[in-house]
This record gives sequence, C-alpha cells and structure tokens, in this order.
Amino acid sequence: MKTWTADPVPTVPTAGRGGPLVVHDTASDGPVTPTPVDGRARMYVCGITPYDATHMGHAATYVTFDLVNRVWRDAGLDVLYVQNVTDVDEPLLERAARDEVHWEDLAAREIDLFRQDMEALRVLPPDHYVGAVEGIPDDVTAVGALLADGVAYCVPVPGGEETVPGAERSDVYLDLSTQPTFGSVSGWTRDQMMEVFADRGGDPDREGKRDPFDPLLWRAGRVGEPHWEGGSLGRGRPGWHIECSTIAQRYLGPGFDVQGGGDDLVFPHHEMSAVEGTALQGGAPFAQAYVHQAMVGLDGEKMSKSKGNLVLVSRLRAQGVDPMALRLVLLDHHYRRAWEWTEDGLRRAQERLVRWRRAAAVDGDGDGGAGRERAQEIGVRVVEEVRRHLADDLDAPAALRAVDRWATSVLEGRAGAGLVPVAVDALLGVALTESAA
Ligand code: 5CA
Ligand code: ZN
Repeated sequence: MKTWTADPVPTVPTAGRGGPLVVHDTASDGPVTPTPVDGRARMYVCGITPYDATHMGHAATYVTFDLVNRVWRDAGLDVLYVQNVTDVDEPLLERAARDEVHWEDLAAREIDLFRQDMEALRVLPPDHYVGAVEGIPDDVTAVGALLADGVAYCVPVPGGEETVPGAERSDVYLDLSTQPTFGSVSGWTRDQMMEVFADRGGDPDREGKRDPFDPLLWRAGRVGEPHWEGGSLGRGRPGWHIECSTIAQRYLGPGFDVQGGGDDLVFPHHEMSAVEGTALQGGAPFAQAYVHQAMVGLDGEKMSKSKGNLVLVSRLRAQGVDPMALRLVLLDHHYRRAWEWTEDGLRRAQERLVRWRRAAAVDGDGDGGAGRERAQEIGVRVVEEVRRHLADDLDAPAALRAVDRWATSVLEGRAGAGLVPVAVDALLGVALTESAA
C-alpha cells in the first residue's frame, strides 16, 4: 500500500551519538533495552482501522513510535519499520453500512486523510505499509499451517447464518490450550481479560469454542460480507489478530525489537497476535518488547471513533493550527501517562513553538558577552540532555524542558541557535525553520 513522505532526517553534527534506547515493556512490566541484530532495529506498530479520521489519540501513538524511530536512527541504527492498515474488519463494515457507502471507498478516503495527517505531523513513514487485505494470502497459508499442526480447530457456522458459495460451513479458531505463552504479554488474569474481551472484538459466547478466549483465525464467507479465496479454508476472511502476526512475520521476522500501539491493544490484540505469531514460528518469541501509548481522552473518556468524542488532526489543521504545535502538545505528555486534550494545552504548545522559532532564528552561536565557545557548549549540552531524556523511556516532556532552557539562553543573548534546531528536527521531529517545515 502507498505510504507517505517525509523530509530527510538530518544528522546532528556532534561527535557524540545517542545511547541505547530503554523502553518500558508491558510483558515484563519493566525496562527493556532492545538489542537490534546487525545494526538494524525492527519495529511493528499497529495501524488504523480506517473508518474515521485521525484523532489526537492516534496521533499520540504514532508520534510516540516516531520518537523510537528517531532515537534509534540517532544512535546509528538502521530502522526497519512496518505498519498495517486494518482495511477490512467489523467496525469498518458497520460504519460503511451505517453511512451507506462502500467499505472500500470509506477505507480509501480515511487512509488518504491519515497519510496527510502523518505527513503534516512529520511522522516518518513506515518502510512497509501493508493492508490487511494485501496480507490475506499469507493469512490463508498461516491458518492452514496451524490447522495442520493441530493447534487450530473448526467451529460450525451457526445454522441461521448463510454462507457464500465456495465457503466452508465452519470458522477456524486457535486452541489456546496448546499455547503456553498465552497471557504473557498482558499478564492479566482471566477475569481481567473477560471484562474487555467482548467489547474489543472478541466472541466469548460463541458456541463450539473450546475456550471462550480462543481467537478467530478465519471466518467462513457470510452472505453480505466481503470474502476472499481461502484455498483449503474455503472462501472467507481472516480474523483481526492474525493480520498483524503474518505481516510482522513476513516483513520483520521472529523476535523483532518493538511491537507498538495504544494500550487499548494490550489485550486481546497484542496478546493474541503474539501468541498466534509464536505458534506460527514454532515457539520463537514474536517480539522483544511490547510498548504501549496510554490513552488520550476528552472530557473524562477515552477518545474513540466508536464514542465519537474526537479531536481530529485534520479539523485542527483546517482551522489553521500549525501541525508543529500539535506535535508539541503530544510531546508534552509522557507516553505512559494517560492525558486529556485541552485548549489550554494547545495554547501552551503554540507559545512554546513561537519561542523556539524566535530562538532558532538567532544567527550563529551568539556572543552576547559569553563568548563563542560557551555559546556552543550550551548547544552541545542541550543536545546531550535531549538525547539522554529520550533514550530513558522516551521522556519527551523532559526533553522539551531542556529545549526551553536553550531558547531562554538564546533569547537572553547568552547563546546563538547553534546546532539545537537541527537536533530538534532530527530527534523531536519539530521543524523550527522555514526550510525544514
Ligand atoms: N487497526 C487496529 C490495530 S491492528 C486499531 O486499533 N486501529 S485504531 O484505528 O482503532 O487505532 C489505531 C492506533 O491508535 C492503535 O495503535 C490504537 O491503540 C491507538 N489509539 C486508539 N485510540 C487511542 C487513544 N484514545 N489514545 C491513544 N492511542 C489510541
Ligand atoms: Zn495490530
């Protein structure tokens, strides 16, 4: 699938480099330092289900993993970044039916808008942007292999549900009792799992399942729903989680460095995609670290397409809000703390952007009595601080405060812009000059 474009990331012209990135891993509930193999870091981030426009919660998730990408690059690593688009799934089909549009047209429209939003926010594009539909042949192979291994089983389609010609009269589920790693991503109890499972696309009450949590792998084609050629599975479509397991496996391979997304995906999605991936890989771990962005809310509730309480990136852009100010709103919150959108937060970010831009426009290294060397020193120290804060579990708010101190030094005549704007561009993804914008 077509991805989006971004300005090239400048190299920060200092002798030093960023240190290794430490992130909080949900699975071990502690800090992890992913150890990329052969200088190449591999990241998979769960993409949108394109039935509505990008809101500030999605933007927070993609900007957080954009920081991971930028910190790794600054540390001298190559980054292989993969993102999916859930371009066929229940919520998309339901919204298309409600709005009386074709689901493919709805998806195409929203994916296009998402690309524009990501470009405006200067989120670096994935190397592979892959639609669930594109991945179906791999899903078919994968589900066939799981059946052959005896870890998946068939459940009859309920009598009242009509299937299309070429479909089997059964759906396919994974048998979790064969998977000892089930539960290791979330670390949740079965009670905790049960609380959210049905709300998050699960079907605990489906008759014929061996365990209420067994995830759907292949759904036999129903009349009125889209369906694809499924070889020995018959016509149908894949379940949600297998899409991410197979895309990650194809483009990244086993044991990739970071699996990312919002923390609403911890269970069931990341639990199930990891367990399905592990099953497909003969027990090899799916990812080294599972990293989650806390939820962004509005008026006390999670911002979500299904609730409709959305602050849309595209709407703010249309109102003339500078996307770099939006990026600064996002970076002003640590990714592991939930937060709420406020107008006040936007105003503060806009003021910060103005100050930083004024400082960036001050020529050279400044000599306001402090001397050129001292001015340069200030710049080098700020860059070191930004690097250190970001490498320490992506502490973007602390990095912003370091840049604030630089701006104050410059605006008080104690330093010139120096190399800080380049570092702000490379590491934080915020453009401070016309040419970088
Ligand atoms: N297509 C699936 C993942 S395979 C999906 O969850 N799509 S989504 O459109 O619902 O969400 C896209 C990404 O934004 C996911 O990583 C999700 O965890 C994240 N996200 C959704 N709502 C919020 C929110 N309010 N705050 C932070 N992140 C969010
Ligand atoms: Zn996913």
